[in-house]
Order: sequence, then C-alpha cells, then structure tokens
Amino acid sequence: MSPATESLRVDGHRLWRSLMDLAAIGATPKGGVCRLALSDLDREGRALVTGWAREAGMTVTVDQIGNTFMRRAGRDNALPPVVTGSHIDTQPTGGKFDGNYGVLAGLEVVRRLNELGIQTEAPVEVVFWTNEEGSRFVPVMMGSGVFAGAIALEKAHAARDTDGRSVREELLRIGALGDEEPGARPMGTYFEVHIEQGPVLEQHGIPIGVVLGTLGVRWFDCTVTGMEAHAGPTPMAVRRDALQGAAALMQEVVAIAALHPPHGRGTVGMVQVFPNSRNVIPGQVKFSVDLRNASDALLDAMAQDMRDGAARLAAATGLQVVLEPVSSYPAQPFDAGCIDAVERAAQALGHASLRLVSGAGHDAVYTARRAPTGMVFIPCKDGISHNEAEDALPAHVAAGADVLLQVVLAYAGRAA
Ligand code: HGY
Ligand code: MN
Ligand code: MN
Repeated sequence: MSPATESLRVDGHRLWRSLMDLAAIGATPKGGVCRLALSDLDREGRALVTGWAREAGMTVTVDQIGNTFMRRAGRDNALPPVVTGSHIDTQPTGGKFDGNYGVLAGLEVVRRLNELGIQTEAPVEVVFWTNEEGSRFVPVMMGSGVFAGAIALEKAHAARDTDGRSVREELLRIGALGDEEPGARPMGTYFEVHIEQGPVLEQHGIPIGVVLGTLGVRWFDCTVTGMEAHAGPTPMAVRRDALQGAAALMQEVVAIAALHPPHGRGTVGMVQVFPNSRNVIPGQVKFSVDLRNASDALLDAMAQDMRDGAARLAAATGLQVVLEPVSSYPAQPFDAGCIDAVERAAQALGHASLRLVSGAGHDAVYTARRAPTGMVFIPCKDGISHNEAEDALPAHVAAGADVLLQVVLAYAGRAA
C-alpha cells in the first residue's frame, strides 16, 4: 500500500547533490555559476539534466526555441500534463539556485514518485526554458515567451548577442534547435519553485512563499551621443560629454522608482562607453534601463517620467538622447486555485507560509497566459541573488520540493 499523499517527502539529500553537480558546470571561483544561455556550458548543463531525466524513465522533447520538456507518463496520457520547471541558464555572476532549483526540484518529484511506485492519472512534465535571464540575448524569458505566443519565434531566433551571434545559430551549434513548434504541446497547470531572490521570507523566518504574482517590467536601451574630444585641450564649457549626460539620466532612473512606491524599482545594470579611453571625452554611452512596478498604470507613469527626463537632458545639453523600448511584460497575477493549493500544501506539511509578490520575473509570467499557474518560493541567504554568493538552506530546498510534490499530486491525481 503506497503511503498517504500528505506523508510524502522528497529525498532532500539527492536533490541537494543534483544541485551541486549541476552547479559544477560553469562554477566560478567565488562559488557562483556562469552558464550563459546557449553557451557550451549550457549545452553541458542541458545534457546532464536530460540524462538524469532519461535515467528516471522520462522522454525528452525539444522545441524550436530550445525549450526542453521531460515527460513522465501518467495512466491517462490524453489528459493535459501538470508541468513544473524553470531555467538552467544563469547570469554571468549567477548562483547555484536561481532557476536550477526549480528544474531539479521537478526532477526530484519524479524520482520520488518512481521510488514510491506512484502512478499519476495525468502525465507530469519537467521543463527548462531557454534564455530566461535575458543576459546574453534579449528579450528576457525568451523561451517561455515564445511558447506562450508573446514573442515571435522569428524575432527570438534573430536576436544577437554583443558578439553578433544569433539565437538560431547558437541553438544549432549546441544541438538545441528542436523540431516541435513552440506552444503546440498542451499544458494543464504549471508550478514553478524558485528562491525568493529578496529578503522577505528570511526576515519573517518563514520557509514557504505563496506567490501571488509578479511585478511588471519595462526594459529600455538609452543611447546618449555627444562628441569625442581630447581630455586635455578641450575646455570644460565646450565639451559634449556623453558620459556626463548619461550619468545624470542614470540618477533619474533611481529617482523615478522612488516616486512610485512601494513596488517601484529602477536599475541601470549595463553601461557601454565609447571609445572607453581614459584621455578621450566619451562621444557615446549606451546603458540599460530596467523599470518595474505592480501595475501597468504605474509602469506607464514611470516610463513617461523616463521619456520626460531624456527630453529634458537633450534640451539642456544639446546631446542626442534616444530611449528605445527593448522588452516588457505586464504585472502578472497567478491563478487563485494554484495559490490556494500551494498554501494548503505548506499547511499539510506543517510549514508556515507567507503570501507575497515576486519582484523578479519568471517563466511562470508567460505560462500563466497558457494555463493556471502558481509559484512556490523558499528563502535565500540574506535575500541575495544574481550574485555568486547566492545560497539557500538544504532544509528549505527540501521543503519547497515537498510542497511541489503535494501540488503536483493534487493536480495530476493518483491512479488507483
Ligand atoms: O529579470 C528578472 O527578473 C529575471 O531574473 N529574469
Ligand atoms: Mn530565475
Ligand atoms: Mn535570474
């Protein structure tokens, strides 16, 4: 007689070991992971995870943007699957848990169901989405965005990194250009387990976050153009210094966030200075703008503030200022039924939980357009992520996967 659902737990040690084994691919000296989307290291990570999936008796399907679906058959495979997963591409100074945890927690749920001899009514699928981070290629959350029909496949394939390599070329090069049309496969429900990447759960001493939805995001590239000139003979009054102008506008990005509390966020994460020579007055600066907030109305207001700031800078300095939208997605609430199921599962397992909004974007933002979607958060050390110091407690890693096991069974059902 297989054990009652509420008594089920994953094998936390095996999950932790898998996390550390995957983290070894792209490991950095400071203890983080650098495994950029569609790099050789991504190819290695994909091979490791799909190898584990096949060992667990799963079939593997890759679509035309490289999204990879690992499927465990149910008793009735005509039913739409319960899908879980996340991403295995990382930031350049990423950590061991962002994304990777959600994929490997899903794999651990399958390994555990196998061990316990539990057959689900509906099939269960574990997915890793291509290029969630948007660090090497934009737009961000590319694979899940194509799957949901929010990003055109042709546009995604044509995206190029700073070396001019396209997504399509790189998918081909690493053998991840699959045949399946993105979005063609059914999805019954989607659950994603992820570290919070912020300080709230840790500050409250609570192990499980019940995620209500995510903030909306607007990404821009801002290019400020002046004129290169010699740093010595050129008097200060006649300079057309692109970096000084850009620096003033960068301050406005942060000020705009403060004008739209409490969820307003403003970040400049990437700056390119041309010609980037110490004794040349910069002629051009290109920098990224990441604005976030909890509603589209607030995001519209922040974006308008940004455009007004750019216009003011141009008028005051004579510099050319171009603000180009790069990527955006609206604030995304999750499915009420999924939210309640996560909260019930935490309760059944005896874990305190807290309802909260995600400041970070996740592939769940796009799956929510295709199927009822929920997310489970666990704390991360000091709320730090997108940093090589990213860390989490083994007990929390196991607890999040236990909650996932419960909600997967709640939605997939157990075959008699
Ligand atoms: O940008 C984000 O929020 C996510 O990490 N891609
Ligand atoms: Mn992530
Ligand atoms: Mn991330």
